[in-house]
Amino acid sequence: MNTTTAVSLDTSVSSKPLEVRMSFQPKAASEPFASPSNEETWTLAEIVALFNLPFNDLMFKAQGVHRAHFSANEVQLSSLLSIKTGGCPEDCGYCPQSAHYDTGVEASKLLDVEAVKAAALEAKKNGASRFCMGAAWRELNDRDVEKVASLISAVKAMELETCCTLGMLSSDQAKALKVAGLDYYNHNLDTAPEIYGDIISTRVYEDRLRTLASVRSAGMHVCSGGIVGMGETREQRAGLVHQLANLGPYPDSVPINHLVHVQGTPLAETKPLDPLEFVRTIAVARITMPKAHVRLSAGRQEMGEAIQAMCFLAGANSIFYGDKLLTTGNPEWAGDQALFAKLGIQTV
Ligand code: SAM
Ligand code: DTB
Ligand code: SF4
Repeated sequence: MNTTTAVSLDTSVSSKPLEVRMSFQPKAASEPFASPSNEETWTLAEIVALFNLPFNDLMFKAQGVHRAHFSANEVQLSSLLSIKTGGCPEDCGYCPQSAHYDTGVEASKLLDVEAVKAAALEAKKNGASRFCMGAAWRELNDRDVEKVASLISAVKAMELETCCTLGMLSSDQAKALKVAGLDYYNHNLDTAPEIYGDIISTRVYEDRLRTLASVRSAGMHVCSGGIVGMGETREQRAGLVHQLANLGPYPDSVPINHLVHVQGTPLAETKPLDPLEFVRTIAVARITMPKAHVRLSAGRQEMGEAIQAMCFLAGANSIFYGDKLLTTGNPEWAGDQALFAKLGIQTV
């Protein structure tokens, strides 16, 4: 569990670089989605200033923060399985699984326990330490809680950490999943609040925040991040990090996804993001959430080894590992193993 540092002028207990802290005065939270504690650990201006640093300075700072909190050459491996694919009623403009778009993804039923155990076993054999089960649901339905709980218990019994991403959860549902053995719940804020409505119309930002609060109060680890490369500005990328860093406490795990352009989705033709801007986002996430695992998530297949290596240098210390994300491709197990050998990275 994180212990985030509240705004303080004592730099010895702060994760902030001294010059960033000195050039911006801490101010009271004023944004509509301020942290529940009503204390901003990072202002938006400070986060924008990090993004605007010369690239080498940003990377140097991010490496410094990374080494202060983590083993320098270690990456955590999480494997993903889609336990319920497609046919989702939400209209997320990036998502191949939305029923609103014709993407060629077929809707299927919830997988049974044997299929899930087989995938978890393969992930474990390949070295994954966490197994994440995703469902194309707007929210978890009460009638599915027992079935999902049995999947979680089965994976937990295989001595893997467990993670689920099933859409919105109530507090009672979160408690039930925790009792079943769920360690992490993934629920992304996805983008900055001011552009959220341009990307998704079927739910609002507060819905996401409410679910994160339910997860936290049930005693589970929070996994929350977002997607970059959806046509947002640098300030809006900073806005996403600002929300995450000020969640009070910030998430334990922060997946940073690069948009996977999927034909049929409204965002399919979005102008590609400069890869160095993606690396900057990883670095800023590392600096502002120093004890979180920052996960280099979707988009690795399109990135190439050099950009991935820069992301690890910027402080990414977790990946989705396995040849499929939920419906789109991811590097092969062997390819990732070869990359880690080349970089001298140990996996956990
Ligand atoms: N339905 C649940 C939800 O939305 O929370 C769980 C599954 S949903 C597919 C999990 C996450 O996948 C989304 O929040 C989004 O961040 C990510 N995602 C979906 N499509 C993506 C894409 N084309 N590129 C990058 N990330 C994507
Ligand atoms: C997350 O932040 N990224 C993963 C996981 N959490 C569930 C999902 C990425 C999905 C990419 C598109 C797809 O494969 O369908
Ligand atoms: Fe549904 Fe999740 Fe995809 Fe949105 S991101 S359409 S909620 S599966």
